[in-house]
Amino acid sequence: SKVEASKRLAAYKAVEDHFDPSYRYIGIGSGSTVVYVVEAIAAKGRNVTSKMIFIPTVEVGHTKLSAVQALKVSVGLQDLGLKGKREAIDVAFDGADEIDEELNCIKGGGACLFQEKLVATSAKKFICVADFRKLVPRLLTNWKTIPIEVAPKAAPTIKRILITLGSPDPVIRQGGSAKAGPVVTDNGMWIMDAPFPPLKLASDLEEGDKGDGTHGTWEVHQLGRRLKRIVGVLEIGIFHGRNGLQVSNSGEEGGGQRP
Ligand code: DER
Repeated sequence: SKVEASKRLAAYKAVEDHFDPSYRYIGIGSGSTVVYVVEAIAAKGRNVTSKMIFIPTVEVGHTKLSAVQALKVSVGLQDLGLKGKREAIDVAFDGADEIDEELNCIKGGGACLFQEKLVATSAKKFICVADFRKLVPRLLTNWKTIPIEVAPKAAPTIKRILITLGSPDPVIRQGGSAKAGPVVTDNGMWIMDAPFPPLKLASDLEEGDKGDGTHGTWEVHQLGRRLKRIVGVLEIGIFHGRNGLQVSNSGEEGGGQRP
């Protein structure tokens, strides 16, 4: 299909442009697009991949399996215990649910957003791979909700706070027909999907609108910081692009290439 061809094209281009045989640690995200990234890396041959350690963002799941199957190398453990202080993940590839013109992303459609952000912020370079459907002028144009990973005990309180912040109806993600009850993440948490109006960029704000939700609109980075502060939130599905002042765990303040 056109979408699958677009995912594959994006994945092969991302690997061509941002994968180097000298790299040692490679972060591998979750989702269907990243499977093509794994395929493109595997195509480099075992003489290249056998020297590498691939760090997945899912404990168990098709990405890990496809990484092992396609790359036939031991996949790095979930812990990012890299040996030396200077060592970090050389590059991390991952998908997204939506991307705006500042490269801010909505992520978490696959309920792995905590591990994905942990790997992304532990990488010197984070490459977001996405087909044409994902690029939008402002986040929450097509994808209507922000996935938030929350401690189950805090869910009722977090829901109330989200409503006061202007989210009409935050919903705990259910497991669908297969599994009754909420989706439980690899970290034993729940996912709350919080709808918000499209997220503004600073340049959009009208005179007097500070983008802090008081005028009914949120500027993307301000909402991100506000959501992170809510007690019981483990991680949020807003990945900050340029100007996001995202502290990169690989040591440099806001370093590395954001999504
Ligand atoms: O959960 C995520 O953020 C994933 O990256 C995901 O939603 C993207 O999935 P896709 O590549 O299957 O569209």
